[in-house]
Amino acid sequence: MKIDIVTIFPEYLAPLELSLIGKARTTGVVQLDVHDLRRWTHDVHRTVDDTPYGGGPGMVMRPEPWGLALDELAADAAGGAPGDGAGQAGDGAGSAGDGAWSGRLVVPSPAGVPFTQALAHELADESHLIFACGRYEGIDQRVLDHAAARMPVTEISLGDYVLFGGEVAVLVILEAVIRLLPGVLGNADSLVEESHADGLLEAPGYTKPPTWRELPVPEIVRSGDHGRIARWRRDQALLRTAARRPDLLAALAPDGCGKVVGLPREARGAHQLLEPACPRSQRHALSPRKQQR
Ligand code: JBE
Repeated sequence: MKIDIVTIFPEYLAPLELSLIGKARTTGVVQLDVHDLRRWTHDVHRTVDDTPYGGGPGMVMRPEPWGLALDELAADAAGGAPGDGAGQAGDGAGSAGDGAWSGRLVVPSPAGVPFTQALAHELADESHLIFACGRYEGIDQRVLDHAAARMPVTEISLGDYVLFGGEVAVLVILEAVIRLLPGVLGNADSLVEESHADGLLEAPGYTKPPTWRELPVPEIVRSGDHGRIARWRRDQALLRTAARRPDLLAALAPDGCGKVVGLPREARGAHQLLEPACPRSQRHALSPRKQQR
């Protein structure tokens, strides 16, 4: 997978050299390049922002450097000439970038669609991702509109809060995406078992010693009975999800409801709790706060 990141703070992306992402780069699973947006500025002050039309606080990122950056990065990968060849100098009103572009543009933004594991899988299927990190009050909308006529563009939000810019969001998105690529995780089973793989949160985990600060590991997970352990983990996943993320339970597919109804006797509390959670009309019946954590 080819990944290009455009930012005015390339140093912010330094963690992408570490750990398993760094390894994915050296082994060639991903070819990742971080670009300084100012490379595509041509004025003496290398300006990337300006005051917003219509007034209001803050600054908006100017379209010209972004347009030139995408001309080069998107058209480059398509194997064609960068953009339409129009403009290293200024790109004032020019319409650079005619012809198809390759890749998918991802723009982190608090106004984007929520980032989920499903979206991480979708991005992991792409051969070329280009990330545009906005700062200030965001990027001039015409950059996204112009690109959207040539390639898929997705504005993605990590959550309902505001960051200074998109750089940290790119770190998060890439960590979620790169670990899904073949050859990055040693044990592909961990992708199957983890939180969100089946729409539920994952059960708690334990390791040695069997007792630590007077806290024992639950007897079931030490029993060696894999059938019981699997059922216990499923029960714990349901209890946790009900307590912490009732929205996930409500979104479970109908066959997910069937699994819930099939809970064993020791999880009857979860059964009572969860069975009504599936029909949306009865969602009020869910009362996770009465349950443990
Ligand atoms: O979530 N995000 O992707 C953001 C990007 C930029 C600013 N705030 C955000 N929440």
